[in-house]
Amino acid sequence: MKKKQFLIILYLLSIHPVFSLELDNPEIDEFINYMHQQHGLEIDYVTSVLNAAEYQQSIIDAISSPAEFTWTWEKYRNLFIEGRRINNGKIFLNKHKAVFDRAESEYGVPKEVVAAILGVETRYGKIMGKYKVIDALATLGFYYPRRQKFFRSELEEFLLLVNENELALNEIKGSYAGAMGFGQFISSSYRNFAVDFDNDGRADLLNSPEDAIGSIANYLVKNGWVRGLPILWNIENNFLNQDDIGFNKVGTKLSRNTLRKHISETQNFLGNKFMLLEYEIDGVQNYYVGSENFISITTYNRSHFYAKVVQELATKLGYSDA
Ligand SMILES: [Ca+2]
Repeated sequence: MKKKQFLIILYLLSIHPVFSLELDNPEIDEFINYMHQQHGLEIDYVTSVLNAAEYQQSIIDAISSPAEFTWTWEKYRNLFIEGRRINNGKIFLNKHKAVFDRAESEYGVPKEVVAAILGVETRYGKIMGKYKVIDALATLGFYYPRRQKFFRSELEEFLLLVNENELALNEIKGSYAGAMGFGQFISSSYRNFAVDFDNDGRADLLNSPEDAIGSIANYLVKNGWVRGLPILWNIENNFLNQDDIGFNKVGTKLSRNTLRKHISETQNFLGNKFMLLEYEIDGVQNYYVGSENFISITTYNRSHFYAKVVQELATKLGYSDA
């Protein structure tokens, strides 16, 4: 039976197929050769790694409908801003207080912001993902054309990460998108931004909450976090008094109508020093200007829902923008 027909039948049966990658796929072959030529990994090694990887339909299904893009703000917010996550955040902050304080003073990122990211990503390390990272990256790198370039690059980074750090490749689990550990770093972020914050000689984001805390703070700083700057300003009441909120900093005066026109394209402001933001609660629009620190959080996850939820959870944990 041809693979396409096979896939269609499985789909019609509404089950979640899992099968080994087909190593005669020329793109996989090309990748194996690339890893050998570019990085000196043995052909046999890369082949055996990919041979053991499994295609998982549920990974494709999950990435096709991420909550950030299909949910309303209220639904998204309610998932994260709730009693248990807030209380556990306070407990986690208290348990690791010395480390959080050290990260805050070293990097200038408030401890509640780092804790909020940990809370949103993994409930402070409780849920770090059920998929084998190798399965996620191989599935998306070779069977998800829309973003295969990105995921193939992350697969490359993952193999390098595993080899550089002598990690047990087949034991590493993460999200459907291959994000790992306490802070759900993707492989390239792990290689670029992880720090050894408990000083045991290695940056271990899978097992060390201390390393995760330092690494998240380092990530934000390397991606534009400014010490002491608020994350966002509420502009509901003083919007017309634009000078107070710094629109002029980028030489632009915006009317409310202009703002309305732009709020659906907030990502376009990533190249500037602020983002204009709108969130609807109970049918009422709330407007904000996100600072460079807000933008820094969006580099962790490009959704402005995500960044706002981090800011709100941090506030519940004791952070203040004032
Ligand atoms: Ca360490």
